[in-house]
Amino acid sequence: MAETTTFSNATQILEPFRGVKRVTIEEYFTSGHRTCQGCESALVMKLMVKASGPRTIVLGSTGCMYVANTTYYTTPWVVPWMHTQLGSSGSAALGTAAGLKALMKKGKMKSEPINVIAFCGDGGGADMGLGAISATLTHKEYNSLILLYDNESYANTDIQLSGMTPYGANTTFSPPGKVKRLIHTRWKKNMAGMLAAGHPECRYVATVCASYAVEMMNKVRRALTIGGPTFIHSLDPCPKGWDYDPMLSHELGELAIETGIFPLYEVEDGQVKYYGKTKAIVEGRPRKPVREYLLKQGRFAHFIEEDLAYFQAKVDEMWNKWEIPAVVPFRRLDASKEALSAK
Ligand SMILES: Cc1ncc(C[n+]2csc(CCOP(=O)(O)OP(=O)(O)O)c2C)c(N)n1
Ligand code: SF4
Ligand SMILES: [Mg+2]
Repeated sequence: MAETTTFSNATQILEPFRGVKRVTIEEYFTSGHRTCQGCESALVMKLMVKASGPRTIVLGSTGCMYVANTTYYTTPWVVPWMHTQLGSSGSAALGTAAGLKALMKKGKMKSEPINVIAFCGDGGGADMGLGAISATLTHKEYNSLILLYDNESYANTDIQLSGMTPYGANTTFSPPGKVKRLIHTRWKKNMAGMLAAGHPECRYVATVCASYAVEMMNKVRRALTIGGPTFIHSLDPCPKGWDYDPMLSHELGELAIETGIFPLYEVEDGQVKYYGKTKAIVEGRPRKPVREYLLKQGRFAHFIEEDLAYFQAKVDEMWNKWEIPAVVPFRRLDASKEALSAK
């Protein structure tokens, strides 16, 4: 069939929700899943697709949000959903966006903006699938959003250590012992910063936490509206992997922000914007001590004062030195003067 002239690569214009009372009531991720009680990643799925609306295709890499959500004969997904291999959320996003574009161009389907969202866990996205995500973020002609739900472990296979597991945490790969208290002593990767800094064709990168639901949904809406390849990193408290009472999920999300461990920001066309309590901290509000967050979780129960002090010092360093951790220095002038005098 000849190519139609009516094809357009437009995105849906999704206006931000102006407050919780304006959020639409329709759900596209409903009952029928079997995630743990208090699972924030399930909430992220629900909010993500609530924000994007019915004309959306969701692709999900292997992990809790695949396995627990699509037990045989049941699924909470109301929109079309497809499983993809653990490391291939980026490829699935790009391939689906390209497929839709080709079909519309050839006139084989109606030309209309359809949201393509691929989600991945921290294991699938930040470790195994990083290359494919990076490649997708270089293709500005295809509209897609990759959302990384970060529960800080390979949770589905029983809480193994990932490149996003925090310093010192107890996982099945890093159990504290009598001889060695801390097995895992690497600092967590900085996914949003790394992707924002290294992908000039990607116009929108953001961090979110479902404890701030409206803000989270509005960032999803912005990513889908701005078009091209976009990326969102969500920090998701996980009662099973982090070892806490499920009723604390929301509070832990808030504490991650209030302690400054996980800053909420977006980078749109190279401009950084801060949100909520992160913005307040940038403007001078004191951060809560990291111990308030860490000591509510069993995975840090083996920490002694020395470990808490180290963790606090690393977070302090981030706030005193970096605007976006390890990417944009807060003190640009001081940093460049130092660099000059070192030569
Ligand atoms: C190539 C490959 N290796 C290993 C597995 C086994 N596996 C299935 S889910 C999973 C954990 C994925 O972790 P993450 O992406 O963080 O998602 P989560 O389970 O935490 O939601 C693993 C290792 C697999 N499915 N495919
Ligand atoms: S292990 Fe964690 S991420 Fe997986 S379903 Fe349970 S709470 Fe959710
Ligand atoms: Mg995970």
